[in-house]
Amino acid sequence: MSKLILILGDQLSPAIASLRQWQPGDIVLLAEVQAEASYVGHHQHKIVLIFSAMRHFAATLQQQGTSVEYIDYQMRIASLYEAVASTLQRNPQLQTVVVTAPGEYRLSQEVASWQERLTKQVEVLPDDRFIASTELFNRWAQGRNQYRMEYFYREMRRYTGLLMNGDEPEGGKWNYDLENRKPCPDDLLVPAPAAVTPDDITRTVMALVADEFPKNMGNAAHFTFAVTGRDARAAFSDFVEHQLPLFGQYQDAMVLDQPFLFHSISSMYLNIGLLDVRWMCQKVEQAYRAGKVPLNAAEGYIRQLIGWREYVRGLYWLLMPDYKNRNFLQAETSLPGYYWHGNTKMRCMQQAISQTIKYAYSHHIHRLMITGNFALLAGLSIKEVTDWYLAVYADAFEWVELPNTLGMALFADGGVLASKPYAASGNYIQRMSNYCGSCYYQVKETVGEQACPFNALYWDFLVRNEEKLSSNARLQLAYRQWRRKDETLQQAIRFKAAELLIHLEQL
Ligand code: DLZ
Ligand code: SF4
Repeated sequence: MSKLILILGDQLSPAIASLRQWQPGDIVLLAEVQAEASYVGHHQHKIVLIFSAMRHFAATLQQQGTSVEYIDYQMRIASLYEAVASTLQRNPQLQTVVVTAPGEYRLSQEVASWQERLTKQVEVLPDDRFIASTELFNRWAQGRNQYRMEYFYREMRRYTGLLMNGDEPEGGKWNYDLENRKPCPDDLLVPAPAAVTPDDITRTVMALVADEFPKNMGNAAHFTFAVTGRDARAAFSDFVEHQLPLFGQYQDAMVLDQPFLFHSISSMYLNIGLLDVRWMCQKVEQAYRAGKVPLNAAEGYIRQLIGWREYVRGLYWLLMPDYKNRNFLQAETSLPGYYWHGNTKMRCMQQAISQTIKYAYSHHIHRLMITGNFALLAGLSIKEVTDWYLAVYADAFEWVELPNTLGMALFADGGVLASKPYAASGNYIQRMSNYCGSCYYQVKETVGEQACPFNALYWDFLVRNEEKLSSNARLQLAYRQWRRKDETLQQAIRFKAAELLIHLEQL
């Protein structure tokens, strides 16, 4: 019985579960479709990345003798369902549809309805590219009233044996984050990340995207990501050699006009299947064991992969669909226009947003402590902010984006993910970056005409949400500091914050 094997745009791994079922006579389908390309207004680079990587993946399969049907965007097929239905119609010998479980709840619900609609058997296989299966994660989560990443991570270290010495963690500690919070000196030479020159296939897709998605964020003509497994592996190996040694200590640092610093820029490759998580971890561990990379960098990097990434995916599937509607702090304010164009006098926001526009990329501290922190303090709409992150980052798929944004950055889940809101005043940004020196605003001021907006908004956030947050043990110090301020100053701060919130667009 021949099968139709559907490969989604973020399933471009040669060893993916559905392809392992391939037998002669089966047809593999990849489809560029309107529904997936427009469920949010994806950044142009994200669409180029996915379409071009899909086309390269299909070409490789064809070269290996696999029979492939490829639906390109200009065939104007509305949805994956229609792509599958029309392929089945053209190939009536195909009896079953096989697909690896989609990464997003939205699509998994849709696929679940196909069997009935298509009157063909539809087989959905677990996505075993992740190390922790849904069952493994749910077993870990069962019976806990708090899901702390650190404990999950330790289980994953034991499970994978990565950076372990028998039962003990390498170096005697599980986590070296205390060494990983250094600001970066302004004059440190930062090696440029590997860039890839677009080939003919990519250039065709760049022109298509410019044509079909002219209003989406970004400029397709400046696309330089890798689109094949081979180029993604080369870029990652380059990172391990050049940036990883300093990744640890500077991973939270921000430097003017240096969007990449010592980060790997590989989440977009990993999340669409061009890189394999086990391979990446082994490369990092090997570099550590060969004495080329310090332990704080290797452990910090591996923790992101087998700890944080697997943990947010587990939580997403455990808590959806209810999770998406959470709004613990009732944040409803509309997103100011500068989230789309970057024209703001706040230097930190201008830097975070303009690099997002240029590269469909920002590292985690820009996302969490600049754009995310601002959204948290200003009470921006959960729906608008989560849609924004999902649209503008090339690595964003809902399973990873939603917990990171709704849970971690916006505290809209009331503390399932984070033990406290990641709210910070300008002081934090000044400590971790060199942005404030060239900013219109004064980071040391809270109420003056040109006071840093993060300051009054920080205090106002705490006071506004006192009922919901003041019992949080990790916020006690901040509330004590507020109560120690004299009443006139408290009033001035709240007045300043109210003024900022009214004039959000003009900041
Ligand atoms: C993100 C995306 C885009 C932009 N386009 C397509 C597409 O045309 N065809 C496709 O199969 N997948 C696409 N994707 C990725 C899917 O949206 C992704 O598989 C789901 O969001 C599940 O993670
Ligand atoms: Fe950002 Fe405030 Fe610093 Fe300006 S002064 S860069 S707004 S933290």
